[in-house]
Amino acid sequence: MDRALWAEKIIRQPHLLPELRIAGEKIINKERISEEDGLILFEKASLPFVGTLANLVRERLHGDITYFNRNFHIEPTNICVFSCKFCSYSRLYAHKEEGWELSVDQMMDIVRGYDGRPVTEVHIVGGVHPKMNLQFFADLMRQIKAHRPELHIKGFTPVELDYMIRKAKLSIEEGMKLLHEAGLDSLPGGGAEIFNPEIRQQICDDKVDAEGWLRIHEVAHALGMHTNATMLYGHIEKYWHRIDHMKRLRDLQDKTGGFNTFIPLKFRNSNNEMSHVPESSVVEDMKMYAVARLFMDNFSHLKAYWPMLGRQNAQLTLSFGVNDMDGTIDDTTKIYSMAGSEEQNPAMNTTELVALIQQVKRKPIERNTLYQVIRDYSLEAAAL
Ligand code: V47
Ligand code: SF4
Repeated sequence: MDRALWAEKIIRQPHLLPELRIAGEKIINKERISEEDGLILFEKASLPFVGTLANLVRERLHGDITYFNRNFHIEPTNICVFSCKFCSYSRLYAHKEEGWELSVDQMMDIVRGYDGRPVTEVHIVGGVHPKMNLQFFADLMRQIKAHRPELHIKGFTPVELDYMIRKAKLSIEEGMKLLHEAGLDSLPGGGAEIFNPEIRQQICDDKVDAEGWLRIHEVAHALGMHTNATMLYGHIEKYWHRIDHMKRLRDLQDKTGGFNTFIPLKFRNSNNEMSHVPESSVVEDMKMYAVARLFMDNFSHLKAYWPMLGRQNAQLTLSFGVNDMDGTIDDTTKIYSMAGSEEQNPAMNTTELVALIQQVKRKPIERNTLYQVIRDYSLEAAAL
C-alpha cells in the first residue's frame, strides 16, 4: 500500500485518542507539531503509529536513500577535567597513567596511515585535557590540512571548545574564528547530553551548560560552518526533558539553518557511575528515533550511530525515520566499546555498510560530511 494511505489509515483507526489523531493529521498535512504533540506521541502512541508517520516523513524527504561516509576518528586523550556520570571512557588527570595522551606527531601518524585510502572525514573528539590547549589543536589542524587539504575536519564538542577558548582568554567568536582558520571545518554533535538543568545537574554538572553549548554552535553557524546535534537519552530523563532538548535545537535551527543532522545517542551503562540505571529497550529506541524524525522537522537528516546502537538495531532504525548511518569508523573510537556496546571493535567496510542498507531495501549513498553525493551504490548493485 502507498505510504501516505497507510499513514491516513493509521490516524483514522477507531478508538484512537483524539490528541494522537490531531498530531497525526498535522504530520500528514506537513504542519509542525507542538511540544504537547511531541509529548503525547512519546507517552501515548504505539510504536507502529509513530513508526508509520516517521517513515512517511523520511520517505518524503529522502525516499529510500540512506547515507554513510568513509571516516575515522582521532581521540587525542581520555584524560578529562570533567566527571560526567555516564562516561565510561575518561580518566581524571590525577590518574593519568590509566589513560592516553597523543602528541601532534602521533596523531599525524594516524592521519598518514590513511594516505591513499579514500576517507573523506576525520572526527576528532576526546576528553578535556588541562595541558592540551587551543594552540596545540590549531597546530594539529594546520598540519592535517598541510598534509591532506581535502580531508574534512569535524572536531571538538562545545565542552572542549568552551574550555580551550576560555583558557586562551579569547571570546567565543575569536576562538572559533581562529580554529576555523586553522582548519576546523565543522563540529560534531557531542556534549549536548540533556540540556534541561534538572537533569544536566545530575549527570554532568561541571561542564558547559545548555546556553554555552547552543551559543558555540550558533557562532560556528555564523562563521559558515555546519554542525551536528546529539541527545543522550534513555537514562534518568523524562520524555518532557527530551522534548525540551529537541525544542531548543529546533529553535536554533530555525534561526541559523546550520545543523546538518540530529543524532539521538542511546545511554549505555557499562563501567560508569550510572551502571545501576537500566538501558532502554529496543522498542523505546525505535520510538525515540521516530519521534525525533517527527519533531525535528527542520533537520534534514537523522543519524543512527551504529557503534553505539549495534549494527542490527541501526539497520532497524531505517524503518523509523533514520536516513544516515554515519560511517566506516575503522575501529578508531573507544567511547562506546568502553560503555558496553556490542560493537567492541567498530569497523565496517563499505561493502558491509552497503549490504546492511540494501538488506532492508534502502538505497546506499556514500556522502561527504556536507551530504554531497560521492557514490550511488544502488546503481552498481549487480557488481556487489
Ligand atoms: O557527548 C558518552 C556520548 C558523546 C556515553 O556528530 C555516551 O557525527 C551513551 O557526540 N552511553 C560523544 N553515550 C560522541 C558524539 C558523536 C558520536 C558520533 C558521531 C557524532 C557526530 C557525534 O558520546 C558524548 C555523550 O553524549 N556518550 N558516554 C554512554 N555511556
Ligand atoms: Fe569528559 Fe566528555 Fe567524558 Fe564528560 S563525556 S567526562 S566531558 S570525556
